[in-house]
Amino acid sequence: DAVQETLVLVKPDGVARNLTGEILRRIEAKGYSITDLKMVEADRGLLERHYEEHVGKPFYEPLVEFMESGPIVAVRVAGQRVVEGFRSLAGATDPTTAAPGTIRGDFGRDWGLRVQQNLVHGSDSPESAARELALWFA
Ligand code: YYY
Ligand code: MG
Repeated sequence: DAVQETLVLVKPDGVARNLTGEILRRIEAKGYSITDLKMVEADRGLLERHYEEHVGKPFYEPLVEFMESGPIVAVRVAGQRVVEGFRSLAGATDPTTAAPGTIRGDFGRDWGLRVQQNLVHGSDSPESAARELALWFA
């Protein structure tokens, strides 16, 4: 299969909880390659474009505010079927239901948890990945 690229974000909760290394370790252990990486304090304009599919949803505003709350580690990751594969490593969106063995399932907390505090973002399709990589690694 053709090698794909995806955008992974270690969200502000993941960075604050010192889980960046653990998350990158899992990506590399799977055999994927990190081909670019940076720490960013994302401004609102970038986040609005990143999450444009969610504009108007009830969780949109708290989500953008959370993503503005601290540094994010943005990672370009390459590998076979990596778009679907990283989402499988990440687990379900809600950490309280994400399976053990996944990033969200192993590290998502259920005390005081809000769903947006789910540690990582991964692009949901090759088309989304291309769009998001262009935003974060312009
Ligand atoms: O792709 P993924 O991150 O798993 O979920 P999305 O449905 O794209 O939602 C983006 C982001 O929004 C999610 O990671 C947490 C947050 N969120 C939320 O706070 N509440 C919801 N009901 C759904 C999503
Ligand atoms: Mg998504």
